[in-house]
Amino acid sequence: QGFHIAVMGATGAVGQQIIQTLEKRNFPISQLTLLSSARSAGTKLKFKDETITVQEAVPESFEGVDIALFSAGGSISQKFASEAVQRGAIVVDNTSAFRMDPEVPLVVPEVNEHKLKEHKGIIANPNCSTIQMVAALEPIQKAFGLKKVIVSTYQAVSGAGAEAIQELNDETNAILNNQEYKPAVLPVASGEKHYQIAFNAIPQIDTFTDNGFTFEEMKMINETKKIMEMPELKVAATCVRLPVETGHSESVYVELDREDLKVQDLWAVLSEAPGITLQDQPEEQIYPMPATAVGKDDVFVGRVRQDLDEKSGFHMWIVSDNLLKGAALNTIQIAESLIKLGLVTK
Ligand code: 11C
Repeated sequence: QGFHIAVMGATGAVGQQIIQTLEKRNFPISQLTLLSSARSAGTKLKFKDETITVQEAVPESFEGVDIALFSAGGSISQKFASEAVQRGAIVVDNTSAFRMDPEVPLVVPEVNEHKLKEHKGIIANPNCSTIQMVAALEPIQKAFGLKKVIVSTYQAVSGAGAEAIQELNDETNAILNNQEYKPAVLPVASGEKHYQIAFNAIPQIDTFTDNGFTFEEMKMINETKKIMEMPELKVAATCVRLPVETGHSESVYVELDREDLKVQDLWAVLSEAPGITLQDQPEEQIYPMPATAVGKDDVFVGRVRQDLDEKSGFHMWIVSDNLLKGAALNTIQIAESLIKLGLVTK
């Protein structure tokens, strides 16, 4: 007894995590269809005791599918999501293709699960760096009111896919062995210039928009307002790529509606919040880091400090596994919420 699930982009960095997370969470599956481009079709992947051959996606691949989890890039979603919906599937899309479409709910279940009820076939999974930030900000907003957010990110290369992980590893080895290495993937694979990521920090994720912010920064700004249903919220972002394989970190400054709060008030709220683990004992040097967050489901928050000048201002450090809560896990939690709310028909 279960649902027919399709994973589009099954061989990618997120696709692989989706398959593992479906298994780990014992998601109710009657049939699992793994799909990819022609290039990766034929790959054999393990799911529980089965070996499943990845098939090339065609519109007919979605016949009989109840939920299709898409993670194969925006153009693939544009091409196939409506084909899947026409055939009766609900699409949970992990790309930016439909996120800002007013008809498409953009969901982090801990924040706005209720929006799923408005879906018209497609549900968007937010950008990884947005998900972990809003998961931590929502309980603070609910308790104290939020006016302004300024975030700087320290993002892992796995956000840019399996080829970026390979580039970091190959480049690190080459530099340590005094060998030449010509970067070809980061900061943007399709871009004209590529820069060294090993032993470096690149202040560019995705391409630049006309206003000087990158698309990654604009995703954080626009998606945060949409998910938190706060169009008036002031948000600014600077997104930076680091030579970390997995686990995005964020330094977040917030201004709240109240001036009478202490760090302990934020701790109290964060320690009760769903999906959040508070790791904040500076005297013991306990704080979140990518190396300790990788492989874990939660969003980790620490280094909570009151601003020294602005009474309503607080600083914090937010870390999560960008492939799990930032992508695969949130996608699957959306699917679980759809089932819980009775929104999936077999
Ligand atoms: C990164 N956040 O770390 C990006 C990856 O819109 O889903 C996720 C891109 C997206 O490079």
